[in-house]
Amino acid sequence: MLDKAMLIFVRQAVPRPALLWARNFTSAKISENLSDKKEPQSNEKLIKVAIIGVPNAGKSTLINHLIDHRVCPTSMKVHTTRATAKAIQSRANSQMILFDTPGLVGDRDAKKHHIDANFLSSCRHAVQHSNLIGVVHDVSNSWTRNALNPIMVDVLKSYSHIPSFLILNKIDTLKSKRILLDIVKNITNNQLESIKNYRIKKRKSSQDKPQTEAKANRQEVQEGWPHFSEIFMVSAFTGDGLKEVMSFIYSHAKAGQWEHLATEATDQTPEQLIVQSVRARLLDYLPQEIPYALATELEFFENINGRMFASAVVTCPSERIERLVCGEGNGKLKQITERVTSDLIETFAVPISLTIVTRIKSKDK
Ligand SMILES: Nc1nc2c(ncn2[C@@H]2O[C@H](COP(=O)(O)OP(=O)(O)OP(=O)(O)O)[C@@H](O)[C@H]2O)c(=O)[nH]1
Ligand SMILES: [Mg+2]
Repeated sequence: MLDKAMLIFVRQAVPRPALLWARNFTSAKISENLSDKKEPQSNEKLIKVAIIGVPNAGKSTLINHLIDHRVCPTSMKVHTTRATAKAIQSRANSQMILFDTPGLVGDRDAKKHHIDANFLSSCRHAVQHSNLIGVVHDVSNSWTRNALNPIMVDVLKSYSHIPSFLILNKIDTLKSKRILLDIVKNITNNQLESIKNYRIKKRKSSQDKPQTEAKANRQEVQEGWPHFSEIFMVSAFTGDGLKEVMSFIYSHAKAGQWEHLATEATDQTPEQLIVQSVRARLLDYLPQEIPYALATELEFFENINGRMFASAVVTCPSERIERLVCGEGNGKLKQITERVTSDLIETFAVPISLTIVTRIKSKDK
């Protein structure tokens, strides 16, 4: 049955594209039944990390880069990730599970983007089941980069018994890295001394700082978190700084039985990944709030002899929106389909025939 299909990847000795689609359909999630999958080894180590942050901070991009596998759909718009998903990597005797979480939002934003209660509790749920919390903070946004979102601070306060670390992301967008000093000061409540891997050279004089920037920073400062155990400055986009993040995470792995096979990269089913990938590209290709009004479902999915066949339906609220999604001569829909197809080939490493069709939401629904 389709809803019981399971995603499993086999990582071979050669790099991708030799990743294979190993098993087609099985009837139970691997994580729920470990006993028959392998003999437990006494030296196994496990580390579970909740990756949290505000929408669009780059959480999913970071996770894909960390595990070197595209299992979390990403887009330029907010609220791409709508439910927590696991990304898994196993190395030697250690297994790392990263929870990709939906962006943390307040009630007003939740209403605007039709976000339900599950969505909001999803992040807390992931945190509760983790040994570490990784906070992704976007330094490219000059409006928000000098403070942690109060919702984030609330989460960190509620789970202060779980060690947390800070990942300053998108450093590739900064002309000068010196601004990172002020950001770190602001969002750690100036507790730099307590942070072990803090590596930026302090400025000789505070007069180096342009006046306008200093003023802007003062205005933006709201609240920070002084208890991060480490701070990393990275670009999830270019991969800069990610090696250090990986070493840090793996160094926290503790003795514990693996929850997934060494070959698994995600707990998501192929169907879920296809729907999410279509949704992500609709977010990229359609303007403003339009993509949030669309509903995507999988109409058909089959894996025949290592080739995937899928058909997705995008339900539009009106004929006008449907025309926008399709574009002139269906040009836009073709572009979206091509883009999703190439994303999915990257994810599954098998050929895929994908069709995306549109329909208009019936009035009685
Ligand atoms: N320049 C730059 N862009 C980045 C970086 N990391 C992520 N992005 C971009 O930021 C946008 C959002 O990335 P996502 O990974 O989808 O962000 P997210 O935090 O998972 O977003 P939600 O799922 O909506 O909460 C995408 O356009 C990414 O390409 C980075 O290090 N540098
Ligand atoms: Mg995401």
